[in-house]
Amino acid sequence: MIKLHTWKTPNGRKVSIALEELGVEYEVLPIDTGAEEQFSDAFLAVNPNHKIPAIDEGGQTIWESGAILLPLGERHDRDGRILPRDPAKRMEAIQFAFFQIGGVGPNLARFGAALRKEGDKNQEMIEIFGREMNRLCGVLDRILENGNRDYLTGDYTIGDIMHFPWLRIAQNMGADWITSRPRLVDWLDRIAVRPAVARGMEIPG
Ligand SMILES: N[C@@H](CCC(=O)N[C@@H](CS)C(=O)NCC(=O)O)C(=O)O
Repeated sequence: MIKLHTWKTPNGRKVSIALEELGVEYEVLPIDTGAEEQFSDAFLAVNPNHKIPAIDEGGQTIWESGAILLPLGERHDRDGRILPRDPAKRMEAIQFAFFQIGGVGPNLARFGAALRKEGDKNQEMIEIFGREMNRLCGVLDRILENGNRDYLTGDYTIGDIMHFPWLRIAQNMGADWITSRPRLVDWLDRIAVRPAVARGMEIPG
């Protein structure tokens, strides 16, 4: 059975959502990052980069959320529920997964870190990362608008799953890069009502 090392954070929830969508059985191994459990020798043997999520499947360990979703799709998604079978659509889904890893993920993480601290320097960081988040949200909005799409590729894929847990937090915080864009709000709300997403967002319980 797949073992999922995870915590109550957006990167972990990408993987629990994907596993729930695929209906794959998995065991949850909580790593409390607030208690710094990611630095234990046992977890460093799983991921030397001391971050969740990581999975163990059939003796192979994989870390990095995007790298985890790809083999999950390859091994467990014969119907193309989240990783399309059509090669062109599949490539497009992978493109959006990488876009999240290189864009929304790091920028929103740094924006959040700057918000949690005080001081002039951090105000500057809030502005820098907030401006970039606004730009990235504008890109996502235009993709949905120009393709008249319900989801990033048209169909629901790993590209949407990668973005959802991060942008949902920003939406719930009232970030105007999202709340001022009704298409983005509708897209996130459409993803949120999926039962597998609701279940995945509660992992670990
Ligand atoms: N690029 C990594 C980022 C993973 C990551 O930043 N995980 C956070 C929780 S969302 C973490 O484990 N932080 C603990 C630490 O940095 O020590 C991925 O997508 O898996």
